[in-house]
Amino acid sequence: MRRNLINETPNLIGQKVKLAGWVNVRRDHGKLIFIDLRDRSGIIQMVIIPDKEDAYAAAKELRSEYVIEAEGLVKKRPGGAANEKISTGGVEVEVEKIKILSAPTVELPVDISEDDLNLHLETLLDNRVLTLRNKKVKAIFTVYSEILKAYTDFMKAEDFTEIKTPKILSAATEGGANFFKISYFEREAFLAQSPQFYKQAGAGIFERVFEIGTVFRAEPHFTTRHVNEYTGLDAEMSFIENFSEIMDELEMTMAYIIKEVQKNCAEELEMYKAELLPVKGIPRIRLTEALEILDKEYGKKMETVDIDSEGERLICEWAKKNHNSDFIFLTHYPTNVRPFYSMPSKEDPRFTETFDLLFKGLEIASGGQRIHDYNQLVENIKKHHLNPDDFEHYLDIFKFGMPPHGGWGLGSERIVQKMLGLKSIKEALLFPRDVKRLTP
Ligand code: AMO
Repeated sequence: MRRNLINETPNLIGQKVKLAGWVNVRRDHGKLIFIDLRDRSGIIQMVIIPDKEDAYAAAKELRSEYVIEAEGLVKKRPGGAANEKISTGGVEVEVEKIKILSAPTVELPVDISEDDLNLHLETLLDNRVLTLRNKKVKAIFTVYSEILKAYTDFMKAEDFTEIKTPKILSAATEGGANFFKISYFEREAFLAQSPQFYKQAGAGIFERVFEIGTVFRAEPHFTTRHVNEYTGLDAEMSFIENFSEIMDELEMTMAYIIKEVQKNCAEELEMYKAELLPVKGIPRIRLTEALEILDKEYGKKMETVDIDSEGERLICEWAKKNHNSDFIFLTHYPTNVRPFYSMPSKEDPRFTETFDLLFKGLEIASGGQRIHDYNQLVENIKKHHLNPDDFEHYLDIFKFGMPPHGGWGLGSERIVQKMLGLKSIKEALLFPRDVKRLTP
């Protein structure tokens, strides 16, 4: 008999099925044993009656997380007993046979059968292989997978070529201190803190490139929005006239991602009571304008021309109130807070043709137009008090003719964190790495 998936059962009333999965929970009511069985497609109630002697004896042994195979008859649940909350809530399986495939060898450290786990973050992460099995926790990664798919599909539809760039680098090139050092045979090497230079090289080859890749950041942060290893959704595009075109492309990308998640992850969004507005016309304001708004409307003053996390939260509140948008672009960051490769603004070179994209209170992407002229780039490296000799290989890209170009880096985990309203970004990684955590 072939295995059926749990979500097929509502269409198989009156038929025999073979299911396989994990015991979510066992409940005994008088002589009856109830098992909630969980597989990749859902959860279903199974009932075992004493008359089925072998199955009943096996069922008495079962505890949460036993892995079993069960055969039985799909029945419609009596009216009052239906569970409206789940798609399989109207049926149950009357079990005839149970085969135990594997049993836990230890007491389970946490109970994961509840809808809402309500565990402390550290407990949730310490027991990750188990807590990830919880339906609601697992749903985060169903949404995450949909985001990755939507990003790939949209980028390809827009004629971007998918690339993979090296993560082991010979030098900590971008001049930041946030590189992890590793030993590479006889030498020292560094883990890439962005695919920046290679995606720009890619834009000089394929015109349009995108990458879904690991990013390593040696930042000693203890926040709800930083981890030390994350997955970046990067893009770079050539022959742009100005950096608005990059924002246009990113806006269309986000609109597509939101639409796809709404279409394909309705159940997961419902579990998190997540509300997503359709993306149409993301407001774009200069950073300096945003700072004025913060000052006037929220009484918040920044010491320098930059924005902090509270400012990001408030300006998103403003965008929601005034533009009915979950997103806002802040543009024209000052030169001193942007990397040396950022294109200075023509009208005022104290500022750059760059932007951040904020979503529900948090920066999820940075991007902008890059300097594509070799000499201008060398000068700008010096202006940033860096040594052009350290950028020999990067500068090669610009020696051979480079079109005007620009792009963005999007933090994939921050998107899912904000979409589902997760308290910490760490909940959006299967096995997060932070300053203290290198396991599991
Ligand atoms: P930036 O450093 O702003 O830009 O990074 C881009 C996006 O990556 C995400 N991000 C992080 N997510 C989790 N943990 C972290 N520690 C972390 N740091 C950054 C954020 C951020 O917006 N090269 C440029 C991009 C470009 O200009 O194309 C860059 O790396 O969502």
